[in-house]
Amino acid sequence: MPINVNSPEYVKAEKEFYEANTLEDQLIALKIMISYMPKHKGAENLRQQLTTRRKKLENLIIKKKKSSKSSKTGIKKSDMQAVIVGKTNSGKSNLLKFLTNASPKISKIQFTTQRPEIGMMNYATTQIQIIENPAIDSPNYNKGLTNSADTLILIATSLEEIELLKKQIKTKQKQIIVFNKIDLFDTEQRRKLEATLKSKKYNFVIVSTKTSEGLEDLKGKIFQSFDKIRIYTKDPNKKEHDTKKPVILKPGATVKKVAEKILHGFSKQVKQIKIWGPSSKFPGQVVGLNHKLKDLDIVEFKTR
Ligand SMILES: Nc1nc2c(ncn2[C@@H]2O[C@H](COP(=O)(O)OP(=O)(O)OP(=O)(O)O)[C@@H](O)[C@H]2O)c(=O)[nH]1
Ligand SMILES: [Mg+2]
Repeated sequence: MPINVNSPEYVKAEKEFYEANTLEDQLIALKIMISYMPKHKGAENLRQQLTTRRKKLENLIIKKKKSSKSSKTGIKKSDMQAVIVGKTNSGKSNLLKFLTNASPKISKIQFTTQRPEIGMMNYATTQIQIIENPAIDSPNYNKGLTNSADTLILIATSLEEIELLKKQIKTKQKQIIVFNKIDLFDTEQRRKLEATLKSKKYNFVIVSTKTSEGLEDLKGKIFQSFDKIRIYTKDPNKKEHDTKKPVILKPGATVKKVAEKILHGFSKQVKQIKIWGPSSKFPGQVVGLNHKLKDLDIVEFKTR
């Protein structure tokens, strides 16, 4: 017989458990749930289940910590990560400062940035990690960081520099060429440059981190480069879905993937799924775990 735990602290923690965005938050909620469990024998089974779940969660957190840290840099990789690569003085730090919340040191002195600088860019309700790799022409350049990035932002201030960067990078990620310091060009120089970049079929943006020209355009290109979809989740007890932190997945991902990303094993507890948005035939359509989702879909999981 399943028992009902009625203590308000337990109910509150259980709710927090299902709404938690991170494994760490889930573990905290679970520990609270366990501490408010009734002590009598009838609750023994449930206590056992929760304890097992706690152990699994603890192991998962340890595993995740180990796997998400690149052994070389110790940087925790997010769902979407772009690394800025370029020669010294090309404007890498200035670009990072514009795109993210980071405040790296900017200077006309060469090789100012000596360690990777990390920032977060908010774009279309998602968070994108952007990292400045120290100058490619310096001993502090971190090749491992470039290799493990999802997208590379190659920044340059001349065509020769672009060619050099392309030669030095052998990996196959998506590349966005950022031609910086366009404020120093006159109209004619600019026209020629654009024609050349187009003829080379580069995926490029012309910017100035001084005047901020082209930077909004670049943000869009960065987001698109990851080719990911955003899935919002909805609490069955609320009218509106959570518009802040979508689950980030590959196109064609199933509802099951969303559930499992929320919590490993969660898909097995789901009793009913409803969806709204581009992949639904009508708002609130009931679907199965294998339903394929589209960008901006909203999913609601019922577990009881
Ligand atoms: N005119 C102009 N100057 C710029 C622009 N972007 C950056 N600069 C200048 O270029 C110099 C280098 O900028 P940083 O952002 O520090 O360059 P960096 O690539 O991070 O250089 P290091 O970290 O030293 O390798 C600074 O003096 C900036 O003010 C731009 O769009 N236009
Ligand atoms: Mg720098």
